[in-house]
Amino acid sequence: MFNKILIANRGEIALRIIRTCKEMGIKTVAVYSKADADSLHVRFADEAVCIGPPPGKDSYLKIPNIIAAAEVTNADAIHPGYGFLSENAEFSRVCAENDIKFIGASEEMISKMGDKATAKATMIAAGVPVVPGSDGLLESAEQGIKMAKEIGYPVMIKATAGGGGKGMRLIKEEGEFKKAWDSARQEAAASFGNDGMYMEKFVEEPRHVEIQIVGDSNGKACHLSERDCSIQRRHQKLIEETPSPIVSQELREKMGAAAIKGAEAIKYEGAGTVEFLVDKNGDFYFMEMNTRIQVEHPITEEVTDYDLIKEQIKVAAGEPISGRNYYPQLHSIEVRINAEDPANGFRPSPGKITNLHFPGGHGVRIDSHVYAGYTIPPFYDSMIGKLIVSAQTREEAIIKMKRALEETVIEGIKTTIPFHLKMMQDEAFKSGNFTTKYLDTWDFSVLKD
Ligand code: MV4
Repeated sequence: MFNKILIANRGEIALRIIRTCKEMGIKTVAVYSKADADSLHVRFADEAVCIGPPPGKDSYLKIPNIIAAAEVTNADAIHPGYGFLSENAEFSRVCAENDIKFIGASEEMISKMGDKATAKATMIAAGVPVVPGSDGLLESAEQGIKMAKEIGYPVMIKATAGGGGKGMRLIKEEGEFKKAWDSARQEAAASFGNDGMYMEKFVEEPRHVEIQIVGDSNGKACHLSERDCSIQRRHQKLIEETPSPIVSQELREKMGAAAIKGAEAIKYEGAGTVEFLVDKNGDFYFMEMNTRIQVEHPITEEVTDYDLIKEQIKVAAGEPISGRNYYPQLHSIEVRINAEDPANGFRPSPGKITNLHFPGGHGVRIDSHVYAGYTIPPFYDSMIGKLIVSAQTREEAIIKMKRALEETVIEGIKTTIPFHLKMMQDEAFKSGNFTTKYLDTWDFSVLKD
């Protein structure tokens, strides 16, 4: 087992990783930017190293500084959390070259899954269902137009280096093709330095359902059932839950088996998420694979009683997985508490938290790094915490979430709490019958006071 882990991240996820390390008897090193000197991850780690000025690109993304921090503190492993360097192939390689275990995917795996057309081809070869579309990249707009005729409109073109909606266009008829093609390629070139595009049939009104998997160094993988992340705004997830209201035990077994098939085909090691779209008929299609721990991992932990960070560390140290799959024993919901004003276009609201009270009680979990008097810096993402509740049924979980949100006090800044409170009383949300487009037409003006 590792002696000392450096956490190459900040905020709630850095704290989350430190907590499990403490329980495992592993020493921890925090790294922090000048803006984060007063952060709890710095306080709770055994050691802390300042790695640069506030901007992420000068600190949490600066590979040489992080490697140097690991060298001087004698850390034998690095946990990257999510975001920042968690899916950076170069960082994974540099860790390996310096004999530091990267608690995440290999350089090769990150590259393969990071290129979405390659990831899709890999999953087709493994027998995982995918959305019908182009076989690899499109060579030209003309080829794309010809193919769209065969597939039938509407189609989507997607940047192979994309994900999360960037460089993606919905095309409803041939007349729109050329313009969409040019703008998507331009956006992809500017964002990723890669303008490769592929095509898919458009799946109307889907649900976003993802399967949590863990693979070990023996090439075995297991799944921990699904998370439903259909409540999103502009590709930002706001609410996640498990089990999914639209997934039957039969579908869960099928999607779980497909995710394992994909993971074992590539000898995937570590925790990963296989994202699917599920259509009205309950047919599911592979979208992307994330080779990191995800923000929403706690709901899976709560319903399966499985510490995902602990298992990431164990498989990185070469230990085998248990060999069984895990199914939800409860219903869990997570809401993301962001320092944003939901009544005004989710405008960021950094600043000082003047007064704070977090909720408690049975089935309530808070993953957060903030405290009364803490100032949220403007340099990073705006998530200041996650509220996770668990109960026997979805109905009880929604009631518990409403109660916990009502108990929460965060003063001095705007947060997404008023939105979540409304959602817990929203008829469509309560019915469980909604799609990824639900928030496109939701009336946020009801949040104005
Ligand atoms: C799609 C789709 C419909 N059909 N692909 C959005 C981000 C990326 N992960 C994939 N995305 C989509 N791909 C086909 N063939 C609809 C979306 C999509 C979406 C997916 C999941 C959650 C929210 C979404 C919001 C808009 C579009």
